[in-house]
Amino acid sequence: MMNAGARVAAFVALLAAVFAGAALAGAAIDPEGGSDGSHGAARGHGAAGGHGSASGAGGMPAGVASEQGGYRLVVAGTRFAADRPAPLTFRILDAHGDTVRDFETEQARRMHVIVVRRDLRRYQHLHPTQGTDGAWTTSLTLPEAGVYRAFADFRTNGAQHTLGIDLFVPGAFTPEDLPASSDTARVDGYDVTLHSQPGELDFVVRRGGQLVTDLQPYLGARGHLVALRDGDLAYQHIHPDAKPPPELAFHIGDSEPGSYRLFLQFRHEGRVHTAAFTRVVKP
Ligand SMILES: [Cu+2]
Repeated sequence: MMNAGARVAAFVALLAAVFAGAALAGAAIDPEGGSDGSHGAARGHGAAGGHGSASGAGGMPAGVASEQGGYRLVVAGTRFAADRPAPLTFRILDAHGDTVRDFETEQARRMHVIVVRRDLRRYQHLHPTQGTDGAWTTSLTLPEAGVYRAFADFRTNGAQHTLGIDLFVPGAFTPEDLPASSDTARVDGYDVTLHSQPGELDFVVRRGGQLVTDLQPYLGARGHLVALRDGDLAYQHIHPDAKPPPELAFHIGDSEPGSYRLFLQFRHEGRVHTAAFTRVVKP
């Protein structure tokens, strides 16, 4: 039989073991591990700390779960009528179920929402506004029937997170095939060329055969690249390296084998354009 002092000592030892275990578990499941909050050229939303990689250090890629890293995405309504604007309202909850109100500005906004149909068509990049209750709202028009994925891309408490949730538009839906792999894309009169290098994707924008050398900053960067993996829509958002124009170079790191749809957004003469590419990474 233990005396009181021994019992206290045993209890303290037990507590220490429990806390050590919890700390280890926390480290193991924290996909941000080591994220230092810097947002240098090669680091994008989720591009750092293994978070943005299709197979991050934490194991689970970004965007495939509605709950990850201690935060949860809750949407007020997931049903939309085709081609009719309706509010998309959501909250980010913390581990206690409380609504998160404090977000850090990331690429000129405190919350980024990417919406795409699950066949990787109908890409949208939206910026909701936050109400006094902490909920975020944006008007959303989902053009056609199908299942869509909405990603909330945000930074809070020094770490980047991307949570995803499905939205539904009833009606007849025929999924479109992923376009064939291509290193050129044409959008709004611009021709965009992709040069794939190990760990890096370089883009060049031309119009009428002429290099476009005066791209304008869009949300604090000369370009935004979102890569979505076909099949699970694993999410990666990258900003360009600090290479001089006209090159737009994105450090994407190692990619798991698979097919990806790349959405490159750039701004020129006051307008934002989205060029999309299919990229196949062979085993
Ligand atoms: Cu954004």
